[in-house]
Amino acid sequence: MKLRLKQILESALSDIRNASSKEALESARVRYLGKKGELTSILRGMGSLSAEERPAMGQIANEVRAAIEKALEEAAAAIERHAFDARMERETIDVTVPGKKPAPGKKHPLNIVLDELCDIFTGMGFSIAEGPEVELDYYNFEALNIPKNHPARDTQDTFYINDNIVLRTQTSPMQIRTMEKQKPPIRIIAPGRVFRSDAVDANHSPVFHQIEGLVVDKGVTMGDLKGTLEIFAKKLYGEDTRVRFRPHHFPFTEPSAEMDMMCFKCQGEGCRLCKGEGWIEILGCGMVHPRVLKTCGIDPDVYSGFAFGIGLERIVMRRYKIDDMRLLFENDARFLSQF
Ligand code: 2NM
Repeated sequence: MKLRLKQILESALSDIRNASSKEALESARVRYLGKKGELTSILRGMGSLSAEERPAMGQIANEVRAAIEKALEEAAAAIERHAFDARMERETIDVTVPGKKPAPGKKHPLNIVLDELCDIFTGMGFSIAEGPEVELDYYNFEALNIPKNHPARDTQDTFYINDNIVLRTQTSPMQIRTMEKQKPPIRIIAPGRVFRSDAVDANHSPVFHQIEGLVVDKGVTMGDLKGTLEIFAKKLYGEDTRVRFRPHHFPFTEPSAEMDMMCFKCQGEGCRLCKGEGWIEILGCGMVHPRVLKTCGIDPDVYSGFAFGIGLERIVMRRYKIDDMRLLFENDARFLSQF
């Protein structure tokens, strides 16, 4: 029996030494100290020993048990320690690794200037009207006094979805939609993306942006148009800005005009910036054609109005001295990060 106990102890210590996980350790414990464990059955067999043998054997058995329990405890602590060390190793943070710089986006120059223009006009009491980029031919042309076969259809050639649906060539469809729905007084600007069938070059893009304005009320005159747009120019380019109005033609306004500002570089003398003109064109405008008002259900004998259209890209290009429109659409981060 003594030999058997020695064998059990050696075998147990070896099993415990080889156990590399909590589970392996537990099964070793069960194997030796469990209810049906090897040591347990020996202890049970003590009863059959003689009275002289029993105390000595009992003591040895208890020592073996204590040794196995101690080994189990130590092995459990070692496994725990190993797991902890491994976790520490795994979770080490190398504080010397260079960090990842966040690259926050920035407002696009078109949006910087657009927001500024919207601020100027909302400050003068205008609301902002937005609407679809894919429009009915009716709103884009017909209602604006541009019937089929009108020459303006050539200069504003666009992308046709079908005979009745086009990509809008201007944001005036929103002015029409507003006049249809809303009784005067009306004071809105319609900013947005517009489309024309133009080839790409430094000054043209088939996709660009407009801000169109519309004021309709009783007794609105050309004087209101000139005053409003002159104040706009001064707010955008500074109080010293001088403007002039030249007669022009648009199908949807009568009379129509273009507004120029005096060249800020040569003060009207003529230079390279203004191509010798002394003046730089800023926008088109005019008194809303009575036929357009009538089409929208507004009585031109009671109401009158003025409208204007501003090309956003040109204003942005002038503001930031950008000489190629394509830069505004390529979205090269090296370009955009400069604003
Ligand atoms: C321009 C120039 C002049 C214009 C006219 C209208 C409407 F709907 F009231 F008739 N909206 N926008 C207009 C007038 C647009 O763009 C150069």
